[in-house]
Amino acid sequence: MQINRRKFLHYSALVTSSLALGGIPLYAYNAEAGPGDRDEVKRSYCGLCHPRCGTLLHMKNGRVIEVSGDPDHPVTRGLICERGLLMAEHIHHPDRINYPLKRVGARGEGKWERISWDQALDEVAGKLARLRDEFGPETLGFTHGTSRTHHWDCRRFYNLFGSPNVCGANNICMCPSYATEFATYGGMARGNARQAKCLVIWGRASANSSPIQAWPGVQAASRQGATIIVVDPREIDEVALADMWLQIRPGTDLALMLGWIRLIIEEDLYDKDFVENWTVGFDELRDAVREYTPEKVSEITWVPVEQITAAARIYATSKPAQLPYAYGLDKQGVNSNQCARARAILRAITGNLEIQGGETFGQTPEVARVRGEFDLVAAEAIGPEQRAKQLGADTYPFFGFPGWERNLANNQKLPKGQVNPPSMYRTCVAHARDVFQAAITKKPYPITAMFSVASNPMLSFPDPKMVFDALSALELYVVMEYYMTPSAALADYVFPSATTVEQPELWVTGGFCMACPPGIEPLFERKDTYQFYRGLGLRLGQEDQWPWETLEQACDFRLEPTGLTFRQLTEQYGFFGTPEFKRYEQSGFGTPSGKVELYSAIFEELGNDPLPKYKEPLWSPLGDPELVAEFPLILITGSRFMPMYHSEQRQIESARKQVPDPLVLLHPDTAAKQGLENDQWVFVVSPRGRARMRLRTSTRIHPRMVDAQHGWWFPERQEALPELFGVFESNINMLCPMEPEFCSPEIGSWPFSALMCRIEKA
Ligand SMILES: Nc1nc2c(c(=O)[nH]1)N[C@H]1C(S)=C(S)[C@@H](COP(=O)(O)OP(=O)(O)OC[C@H]3O[C@@H](n4cnc5c(=O)[nH]c(N)nc54)[C@H](O)[C@@H]3O)O[C@H]1N2
Ligand SMILES: Nc1nc2c(c(=O)[nH]1)N[C@H]1C(S)=C(S)[C@@H](COP(=O)(O)OP(=O)(O)OC[C@H]3O[C@@H](n4cnc5c(=O)[nH]c(N)nc54)[C@H](O)[C@@H]3O)O[C@H]1N2
Ligand code: SF4
Ligand SMILES: [Mo]
Repeated sequence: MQINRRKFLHYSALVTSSLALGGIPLYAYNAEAGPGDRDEVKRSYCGLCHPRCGTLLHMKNGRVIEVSGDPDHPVTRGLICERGLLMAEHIHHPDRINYPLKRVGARGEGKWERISWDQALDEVAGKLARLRDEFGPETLGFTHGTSRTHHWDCRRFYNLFGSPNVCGANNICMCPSYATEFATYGGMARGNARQAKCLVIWGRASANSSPIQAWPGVQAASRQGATIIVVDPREIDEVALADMWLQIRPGTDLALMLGWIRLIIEEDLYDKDFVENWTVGFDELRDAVREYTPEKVSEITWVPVEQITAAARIYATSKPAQLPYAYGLDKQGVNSNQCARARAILRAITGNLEIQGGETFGQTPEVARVRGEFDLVAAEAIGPEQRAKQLGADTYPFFGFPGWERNLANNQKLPKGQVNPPSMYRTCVAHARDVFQAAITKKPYPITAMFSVASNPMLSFPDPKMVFDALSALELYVVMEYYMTPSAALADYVFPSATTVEQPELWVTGGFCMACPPGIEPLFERKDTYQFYRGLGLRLGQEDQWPWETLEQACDFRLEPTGLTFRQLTEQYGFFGTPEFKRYEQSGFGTPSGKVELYSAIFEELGNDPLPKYKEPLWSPLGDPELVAEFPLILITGSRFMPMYHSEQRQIESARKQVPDPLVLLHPDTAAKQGLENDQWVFVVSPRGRARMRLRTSTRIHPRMVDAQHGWWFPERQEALPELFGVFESNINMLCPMEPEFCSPEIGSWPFSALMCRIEKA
């Protein structure tokens, strides 16, 4: 069958008409086969975002001409999304970096020389060794993005090298929740939406952010009659499936959660058996939430009292109910970790933890046999002296070594394999602000070198000017990339990265382990990240530490306890485990008390509030009246839209045809009051800076709120400074602050939502 172009065009038309939400509703796309004139089909996978969907590569004369979903893949069953369809364009894109590059002009001048891998690795290793001798290994920083590469190879290299200064998106993405749930009940809990009777979609818009992994589950739950509650400032696609939509004021979710907890306790709707036997701190919790009456919560959140109470009652009385992880809560700065705490508490007191259809730790005995991050990162190689130098860990010990070590110690009390140990990648990181500042000010010690692999810090962190100053101040900046980005353009060396379809991967979740086969050999001189770290490691005194010559051999090592090789597993795609429930009845929870810590001992020990308490964000419509007069609108940034992934796909022609310009969403009444019209160029302005964007008017957003896309730069513009691909023009992070008073006190989560702005004509 030909890829169904008519279907695709139909969807594209729909897509354009619904740009109103600043995003694109996504339709899982099932193409059984590619074009008729292919001469070969190869099985592979997509890694353009998280779920590693199974794909078929349709080949002609050695080129991938089309990609379709692999109908035999046991997890994704032939589904791929619109972005996955762009893979062929991405593999062969003329802008791809195919050889190591060395800067020859001034930094950011856009002048490069092609060199060999050996020369590039020799030179980088040589410079690093000199900097290490002069300043100590902690002088090497790292920025990471969201999970696209293996990550364990990176952390292994850093641990062996002796630097604790790996930093990145993890302070704001998923990991605040992950670490907090470890402290609360010893693991991160997730559910299968298909089994829920009630689904609370609280700050997540999976139709656009997770079209293949989460969205089909939401649709299935809806078809099966689950009650769906949406808590979101925007009328997202999910609202069409929902029984109730709470249009909350951004940043106030914690108050609403505490209101729910109060009501659930007051009305005796909690699971008494579970609370009595398996939690600590219930009385303290009851006291702590007493002030959050429905009336007070309504005032804070702008959600009507009747909705607050009705939604809480439905959630507490429909078992099994799920309250899944959502980035809309992680990205709100000050309250983000305590939101994660309150969500964990809600799951626990309603008895929805570790039951079928509720939220479980998911690790199955079968999958636990596969060697994971903990077995690979050589954590013991970095000793107490270097651990103590981690930047930011004095302010945010919970997210550095001290918190990780505590979560790990509690995890190790459980039978081996019951819950995976807390990931270093996710919960043991330096704070990006401190790392950038140490590059600029050289205090408390100088960061002189940095790597960015699979991350584009000029677009992903707040305050791109600070990021620019930091990267510009480095003596050595090394990037591994697909394309020349605004960050890569500031590097001394850029290494060419293999596409996912050019490298093997083991995709392991608690419930399954899939072997993802490379469909093609790496083109040109692209390599996987393992070759990069190993190549450096071998040159930096780590000769005994990289025994596997290739990534595939490392995968074999990981699979050894299962008795299978990577190739063998590929033939059967992978394997599944059998979930178990209520394992705490035998072993307790992996926490200091062995119970769910409604009152968190780890938070308390590390100087954080052991019970959640709502804080009004510093910039707020209820705050400083002068600020509100100047910046009257509440700003949300970065709501996901297809087909883009963060700052990516801006050079992919078919993606840019769909979304050519940066968009900002505003209610038509608010626009009319200011004499603004749909489609015109505007500036979104905050006390920190501005971004030029195209206005979309829509009633799907509250009249006092603004929703601006993130990740915008323009590959079609000049690379050389001062242009730097227009990175300072429409980059919404120009508006976002990162100082401590805007961040969560537990781990320093900075805000990408719940900010204040105004809109001006451009
Ligand atoms: N304003 C605002 N900012 C945000 C957010 C928001 O909501 N609002 N969201 C934040 C979140 S949740 C996250 S996770 C971060 C994401 O931050 P990043 O992960 O840094 O974002 P990307 O733009 O995807 O940058 C990844 C870069 O790595 C390259 N790349 C992709 N895959 C690979 C690979 O396999 N190997 C190598 N070597 N390179 C690869 C891509 O070309 C791209 O340039 O952004 C954060 N920034
Ligand atoms: N297309 C696409 N998909 C992606 C990505 C991408 O860049 N593009 N990035 C991936 C990554 S790294 C991540 S982390 C996930 C995130 O995916 P999601 O968890 O879906 O997160 P977002 O789309 O950032 O925001 C979700 C919702 O939060 C709402 N929101 C914003 N502020 C608040 C608030 O204060 N309270 C509440 N209740 N809601 C709020 C927004 O209106 C939005 O509808 O997406 C992943 N998927
Ligand atoms: S959801 Fe789309 S982009 Fe993500 S891995 Fe699957 S096909 Fe690729
Ligand atoms: Mo993320």
